[in-house]
This record gives sequence, C-alpha cells and structure tokens, in this order.
Amino acid sequence: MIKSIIKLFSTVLFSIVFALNVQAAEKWDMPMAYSATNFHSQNGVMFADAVRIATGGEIDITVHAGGSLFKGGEIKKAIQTGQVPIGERLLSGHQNESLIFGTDSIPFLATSYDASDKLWKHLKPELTKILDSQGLVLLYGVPWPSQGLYFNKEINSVADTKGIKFRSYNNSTARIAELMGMLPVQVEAAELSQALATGVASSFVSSGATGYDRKVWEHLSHFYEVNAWLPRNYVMVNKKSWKKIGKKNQDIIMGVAAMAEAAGTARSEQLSGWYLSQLAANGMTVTEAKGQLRKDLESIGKTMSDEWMANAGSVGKKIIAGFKSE
Ligand code: PCA
Repeated sequence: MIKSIIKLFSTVLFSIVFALNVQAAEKWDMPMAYSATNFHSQNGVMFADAVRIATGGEIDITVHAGGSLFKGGEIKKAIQTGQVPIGERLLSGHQNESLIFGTDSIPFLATSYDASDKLWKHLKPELTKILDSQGLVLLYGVPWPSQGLYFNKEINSVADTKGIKFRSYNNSTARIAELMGMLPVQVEAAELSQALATGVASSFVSSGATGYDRKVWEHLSHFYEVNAWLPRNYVMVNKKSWKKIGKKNQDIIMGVAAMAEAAGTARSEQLSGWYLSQLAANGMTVTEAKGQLRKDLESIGKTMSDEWMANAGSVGKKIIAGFKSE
C-alpha cells in the first residue's frame, strides 16, 4: 500500500516537473506604441514569430500594439525597470536624456532612406553603448517614412502658421513649432485623432503612415511634404532578461533582429509613396512644401542643427563627422 502511494506520488511529481520543463519557454511581453496595422507593429509581430521559430519555441514573444500594455512615453522606463523584458519606442522620444537619441531628427541632415541607413551605421554603435549603460540591449531600428506638415488650411509661409496649436511627438518637433510661432502640445500617435477632434491641436508633423493610420483626413485638409528627416523606432531588451536566455538564444535573436531591421526598412520605403496616395485619395491636398514655406523651413532647420551640434558633445560630433565622411 505504502509502496503504491510512493509510486503514485513520484509519478505525479515526475509529471509536474516534466510539465514545468516543457513550459520552460521564456514568455516575453513586447509593448509597442503604434496601431496594430502599422508597419512597425506588423514587423514586430514577424520578428516575434521568427524568434519563436528560430529558438525552437524557447523564446515566446507576444506583441501588444497601440500602447495597450504601456503608452509610448512609458515603454522605455518599463523595460529599464524590468516591468517588461522587451519593447519598441520612438528613438527621438528620449532626447531629454541625451541629444544622441535625437540624431535622426536633425532637419535636412539625412533625408533619404540611403542617408538614413548611413546615419544609423554611425549612430548604432554609440547608441548601443548609451543603452548598455542604462541596462538595455539594442536589437534593431526601423525608420518611419519622411515627415511632412499637416494643416486644416493652405499654408504658404511661416507667417501663415502663427498661433496654430501643433501636436508634437518629441523635443525637436516642439522646437519646430516654437520657431514657426505655433503652440506645441505633445501627444502620442495613439491619441492623435482625439486631439484633432477635440481641438487640442489642429496641425502636426509626421509621416504619411501616421496620417493614414489615424485617418486624419477626417479633421485636416493639407499635407506638405518636407522630407527633412526619417525618425526611427527601436527595439530594446532589458539586460537582465537578456543575460538569462544564454548565448545561443542571444545570437539567434540578434540574427533575427538584423533581418527585422532590413525587412522593416524595406517595407517603410515601399509604403512611403502609397501612404501619400491614400491621403490624396481621401480628399487631402498633398503637395511639396515649396517657395517661401520651404525657405522658412530650411532656415529653421539650420537653427536647429546648429543648436544640436553645439550641445551634442564629442559623441554627437563623431557621429555626424562619420556620416558626412562617407
Ligand atoms: N509617426 C510617429 C513618429 C514619426 C511618425 O512618422 C508619430 O507621429 O508619433
């Protein structure tokens, strides 16, 4: 009797241990700030799927898009403090920690996908060091399509923009607003439609992608292509979570991250013209910023890049010198 109880007990214990072993997969929640249909979010899901396949199910990442788990502005902190192991954020959202995070938002520096790739090549190693010192591991970064200005009326120069309420998404875009005599208010893309509907803002700067995702033709009428910079989203991992998964899985994830960077960048470029055609198809006037407006924007861009260079220190200078030397 005792023997059979012991046997039964050890069988149960064995199956529990076995079940635990089978469930030994690391489950990682991955917050992302932009809508589930956005190409960054779709690329994040493909990255997660590829990691699951390539690690034989050992690393199981679940993407939470649209700021549903953490809002955009909270994602980096949540990863740093270990509330989540991985996540994606707009790189230039952290310019107040270091101007290096804003390298990709210097107006008129890197204005094409080729130039953006070149700038990233010089920025990535420096950013990797900064993030490492913050307890984070950089995986990959993907640019948004080029940025333009959205308004609810025709604009021909900066004289026409005075006093307009302007939705910004980082310090650089708030500075553009100030220099254009507008009133900046920082709003996450997830809350953009509401901000436009309630009059919190009646203009903003962004890509065609965000205008399309948020159906801004319901509120605004004009899009001016400025093509002055391509801001990047980046994916990072908490260093403690990273150490836990071992060298083999780290190498696999880095390989998949390189693929996600290439695939996401290609997708961004393929979609960039399509987004603008969708704004036009939905009734918006889509044109290049030209004439006095272009001149005014270039002069604001010069002020901003001078300000950045004066304050970004030796690391900033090194990145820009490397970029310009190619
Ligand atoms: N969309 C994001 C950042 C840059 C972009 O194109 C946004 O507007 O929040």
